Amino acid sequence: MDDLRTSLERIRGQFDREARAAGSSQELENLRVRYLGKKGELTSVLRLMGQLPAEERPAAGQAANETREAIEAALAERVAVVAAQERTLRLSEEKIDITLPGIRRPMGARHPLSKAADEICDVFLGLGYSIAEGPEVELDHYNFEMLNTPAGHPARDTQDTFYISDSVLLRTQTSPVQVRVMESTRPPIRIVCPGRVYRSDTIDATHSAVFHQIEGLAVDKGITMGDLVGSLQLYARRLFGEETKIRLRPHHFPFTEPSAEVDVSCWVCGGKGCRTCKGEGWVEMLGAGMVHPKVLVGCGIDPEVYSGFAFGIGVERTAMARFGIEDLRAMYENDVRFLSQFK
Ligand code: 2NM
Repeated sequence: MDDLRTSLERIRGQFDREARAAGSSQELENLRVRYLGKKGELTSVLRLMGQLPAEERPAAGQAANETREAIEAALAERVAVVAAQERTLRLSEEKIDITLPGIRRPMGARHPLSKAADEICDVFLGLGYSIAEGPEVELDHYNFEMLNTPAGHPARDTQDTFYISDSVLLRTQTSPVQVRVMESTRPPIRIVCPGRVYRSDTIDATHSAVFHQIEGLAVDKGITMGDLVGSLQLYARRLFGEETKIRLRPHHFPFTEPSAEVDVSCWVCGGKGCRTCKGEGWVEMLGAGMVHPKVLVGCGIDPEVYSGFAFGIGVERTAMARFGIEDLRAMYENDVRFLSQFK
């Protein structure tokens, strides 16, 4: 019995020393297994109880239990202290330095074509126009027939496109949208039609088989060529600067009469002649005219009561002029070295 008490005291003392020395939760867990586990020190001492006389066993058992409880209590206390230390250490290690610079998120920018289209539309939205859109896969009927360009018309050559079938094609201009609006809406009409258009053209620095147009249309009582000139003059000033002048040269389009090509005075040299205007002082920017009476009649609008003007603006051409882009293909390649210049 005395041997057993001595052993228990030795174990208790040894545990206290080791527990004080243990600096981590892991070390304390190892101690628990070593002292209290099934193959632990205490268990092996308890096995000695079997050698004691029966009358001494209850007292020995009680002593062993007291030692176990004391060790458990001391262990729990030590575990709490060490866990708190570990937590404090971890929190100090995980501290975030809020003075560090943030992670840079690369910002995109609007594409020069979108920018140019927005600038163009904004001028006409400011004049009370609305935006109208329509299908890119269009009927021959709307793309050509209704625009006074019947089969066999020479203008079909210069507007060769991609055919889905004999009667369905990729639109060569956004004017079919305007025909659809004229058919379904009673004047007054003031719309701009931005969108993608197609031509069976060979691709080079200034031509693409897929490009973008913004066509404008105003139909009302008493609309004259003067309204057309005034509107385009204002447009040219807004886009290319307040000093800009425009010049109309007679031209032919099947869907307008009279028709004109419209030049803008050079925004680089102001008209003296330079590389941008090829020494001309003027740069061709758009086509325009008074809507042909046949087009109005086809849409159910009486040309004796109403008249209108229409114009077509190339978005690529405008973007190249506004931003000094020399090859239109750069706008389709999505090279970030090109695109990041437009931030
Ligand atoms: C242009 C040039 C001239 C035009 C005509 C029409 C419509 F539908 F009213 F007949 N829309 N757009 C037009 C006129 C387009 O683009 C160079």
